[in-house]
Amino acid sequence: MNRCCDTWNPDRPGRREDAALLAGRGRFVADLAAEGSLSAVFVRSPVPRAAIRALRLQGARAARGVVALYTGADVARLPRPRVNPVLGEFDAPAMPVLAQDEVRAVGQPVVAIVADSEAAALAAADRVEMDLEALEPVCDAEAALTAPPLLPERASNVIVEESWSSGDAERAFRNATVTAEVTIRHPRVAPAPLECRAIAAEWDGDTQRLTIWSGTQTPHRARNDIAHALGLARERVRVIAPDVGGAFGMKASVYPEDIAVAFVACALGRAVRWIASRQEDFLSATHGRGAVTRGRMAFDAEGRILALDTDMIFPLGAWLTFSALVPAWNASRILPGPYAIESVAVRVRGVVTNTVPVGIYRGAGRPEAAMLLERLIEAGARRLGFGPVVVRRRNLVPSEALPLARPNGTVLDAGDYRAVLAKTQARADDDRLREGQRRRRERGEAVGLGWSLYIEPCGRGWESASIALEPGGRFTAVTGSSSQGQGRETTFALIAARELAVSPESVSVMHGDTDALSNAVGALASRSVAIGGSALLQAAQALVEKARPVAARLLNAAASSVVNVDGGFAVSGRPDRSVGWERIAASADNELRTDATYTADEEAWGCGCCLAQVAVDIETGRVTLEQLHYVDDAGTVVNPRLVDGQIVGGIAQGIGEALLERAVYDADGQLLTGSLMDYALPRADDMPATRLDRLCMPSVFNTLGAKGVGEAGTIGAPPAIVNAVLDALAPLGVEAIDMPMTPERVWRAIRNAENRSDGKEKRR
Ligand code: SMO
Repeated sequence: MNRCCDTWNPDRPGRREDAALLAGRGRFVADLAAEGSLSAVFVRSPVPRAAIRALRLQGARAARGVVALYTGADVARLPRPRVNPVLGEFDAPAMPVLAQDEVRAVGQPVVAIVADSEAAALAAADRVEMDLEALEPVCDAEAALTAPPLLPERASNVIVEESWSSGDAERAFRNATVTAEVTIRHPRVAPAPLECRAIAAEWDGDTQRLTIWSGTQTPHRARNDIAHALGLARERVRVIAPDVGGAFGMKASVYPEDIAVAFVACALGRAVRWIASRQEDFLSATHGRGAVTRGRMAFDAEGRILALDTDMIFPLGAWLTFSALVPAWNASRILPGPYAIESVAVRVRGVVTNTVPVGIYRGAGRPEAAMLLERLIEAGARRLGFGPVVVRRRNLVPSEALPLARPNGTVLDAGDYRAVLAKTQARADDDRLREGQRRRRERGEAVGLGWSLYIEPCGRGWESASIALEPGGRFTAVTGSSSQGQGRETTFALIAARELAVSPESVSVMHGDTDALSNAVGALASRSVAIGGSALLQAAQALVEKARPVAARLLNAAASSVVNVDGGFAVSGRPDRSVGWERIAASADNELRTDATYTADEEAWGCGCCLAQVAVDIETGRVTLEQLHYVDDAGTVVNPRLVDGQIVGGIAQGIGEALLERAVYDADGQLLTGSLMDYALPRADDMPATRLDRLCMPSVFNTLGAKGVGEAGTIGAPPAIVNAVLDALAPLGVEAIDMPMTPERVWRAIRNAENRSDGKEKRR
């Protein structure tokens, strides 16, 4: 099999997608012809929690251009969408398509207005009057732990609770030389893809089928969930994802608006579309992160970690999307990360609140696990007086121990965590950086170095693919791994072409159409190349086998003596007796096409290491990210340029979480960050000099040997940056600052530390 220990294409081929996208010729849902289509808009709740006393719709109904209005009563009987029970079977609260009796978050859809233009629908929306009886909202997850239940018929706001343990953590803490403790409050962040959510739906009365165009990252899941919600057979729903402008987990689960638009298209027998505004996405698309994690870590005098104990609280928002529990699940099962820790106690809870749902967002629990471990190790190392690298190296799972089955059921695959750390040290020349830090500190500068290490689950389960030989000797590959800008077509053409021994240019790659494959998963969870790529590889292998007898016939040779060579087949040992794919296509009796559904043996686990250097302006609190070194092991790398691009993109979003981004609800449950004027996404000038390198330790659990890389940067960058800022400020006595580490927060932390030490001076 292709267990190559290096990249396939050292010549860094570029992306075939870019010519159209960069020239503005991409076709997103909003670019599809709108003639004859109705427009839907949603009237949303202006308050976080209220009983609906009455909806007055006469004015809106009479407005010019309005075709129909729908409220919760119209969709009350639709079956509730599924929630992925990753933490075990549980009774999931229903996701209301349109609010019934009560509203539970600002931005929740209450009324759908369908009109012959978006402008008409928006004008009518202004005429809807809601008579609401306000109730006390609970927007904070920790407050919700003890608050009276927000959902009817629930005893508690804790919807799921899971725990697992190994060893004897309590005893280990009693025996510890040093115990480190941290509390981490992850800001809630808005995934903010370039393209907001968008959906168009059309019912065809002749074929009795519903066609949906959606900016989704999981077209087959959307098909299944919408079919389920509307009581249609899956075969009667087709979902097409055209160009999709980013997703980051925010477009992996169906939304109430998706089901509402599909419902309206069926009810009216017309084409209907809804294109979200940026404000609507801030208000009603899933947020990410937001967890509060508390942890303790016990160390012995040599710096060995004896125990880890953590309690993690994940906000869920007002209702649960399909993947709502994935962050909590991932965070708990990753622990204790790359470290060998015998005694571990993990408790995780998911809590409903009166906010927009919190869902998966690039990283989805992996960043939370890494932040907890890396903050604790840093704090422990500081108290023990050891360097940050020494303590990490001492506790890493050695490569000889892999593959490793852990007490919580996870199985780590191949890797070398110590080698990843050593490579980062070597590439960054950390001795020189430390020396530079020492010299600058002597001059009065606040300069810090911060480390992080992580492992990430990235590639499990199944995916489908097919490949067909076309007339003329070209190939059409279809993959269930859809695309939101990752360069899927470029990468998957390389995978198929390598297996077929043809040029990538002769392979067309299709994705994002549920009619092209009967079942598939989609693009999420850093699994596309590992799982979707392995599926395509298998389909290509099967195609070679299917074509072999055809080639043998053309070559007047036994099939067993015919071998696959560049561009076609030849008789073994007789390169002069060959036949190309074009002739095979012309002479095959039946279409040569193969399908494959690939299921990985076990999960792939990527790993990586990040070292950040920051300078902090003591007068203003401004953090300058000066350097960022990043080494990741993504196993087999198909296209190094795209892998690097994924890492850099993830780093940018990691910088956002660490330094810039925060979705803010005020005490009344109103979202204060409803636009890009109030919400600070990282921009080009927030990016530091970034030096990337990689290790390629192929996974032993999938055919390609690939590990995921789409989420890596968001996992490794934040703890390295946070640790670097705390390192810079350690001489001043600063021990903790919440993310995002904005100038204001950093400034306050410095002033508070100064005041504390002034107080000590005076007391003395
Ligand atoms: S957060 Mo991802 O798209 O699984």
